[in-house]
Amino acid sequence: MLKGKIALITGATSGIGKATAFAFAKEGCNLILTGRRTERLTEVGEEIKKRFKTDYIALPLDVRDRQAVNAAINGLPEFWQSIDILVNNAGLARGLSKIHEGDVDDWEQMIDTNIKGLLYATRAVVPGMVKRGRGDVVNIGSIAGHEVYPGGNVYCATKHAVDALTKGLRIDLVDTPIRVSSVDPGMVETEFSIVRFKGDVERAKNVYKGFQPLTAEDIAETILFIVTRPPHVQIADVIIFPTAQASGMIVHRAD
Ligand code: NDP
Ligand code: 8X3
Repeated sequence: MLKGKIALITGATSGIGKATAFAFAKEGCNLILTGRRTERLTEVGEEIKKRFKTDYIALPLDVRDRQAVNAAINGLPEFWQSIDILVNNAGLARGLSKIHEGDVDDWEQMIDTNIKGLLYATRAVVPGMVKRGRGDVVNIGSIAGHEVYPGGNVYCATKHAVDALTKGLRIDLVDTPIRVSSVDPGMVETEFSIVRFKGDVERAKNVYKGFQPLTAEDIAETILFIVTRPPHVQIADVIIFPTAQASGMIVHRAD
């Protein structure tokens, strides 16, 4: 069902974005891979090409840079302009401080990446989908978009914004064949906590201690399921937890 299609994945250098690139390529999808770490984009792309014989193009960019996003997408070679699937995955948490002790630079990075970056990519890609009369947009939200936990403040606010933007886009596109979905995971072990704790690998490991977290591949499978439904089926939102997690805050850990 994805054979010969083109998907643009933001944040394809790691975690959920990278796993989604592999899951799509396995089904024959061509990939536009974006992220800031150029070398990793090429590594992922070359491995995909070798294993699955599909094609890729690497677009090194920072989603916070509106001009860069527009220039990269508008400057795609003709073949690559017909994007069928946009996965708005690039995102991050920085810190876990109380608001009154928070780092304003961290807040700006989360707001600029998780909200504005998602909007820039959407604004650049969706007009082409509307013109072609086909397309899927999958936004990666979070359980943090449905609940708030201690120290989650600004990150949770950005993911609540993703939830609102997903719903808003779905309303705005209701008179088109384009489908808009979100996937909202609980705890997935990726580089997410290493980034949140600014390179403190030990602290990041502790987040997933005593239970089996989700993997990036678990989420990629769900994204693949969403974009391979028949055209009349639009999955609005999927919340996914590890079995040992019951809500944003409740996780059962072995002693
Ligand atoms: P990773 O840290 O492993 O991956 C994050 C990806 O986002 C990387 O490819 C990174 O690429 C990219 N990214 C970050 N900032 C930017 C930027 N400014 N411009 C372009 N790309 C950027 O984490 P995950 O895979 O876990 O995170 C993916 C998404 O899933 C995020 O939106 C996150 O909020 C969400 N999520 C994660 C959960 C988890 O528990 N892990 C749970 C729920 C949601 P690079 O650094 O190369 O730019
Ligand atoms: C990432 C999951 O619970 O750390 O969005 O916020 S959580």
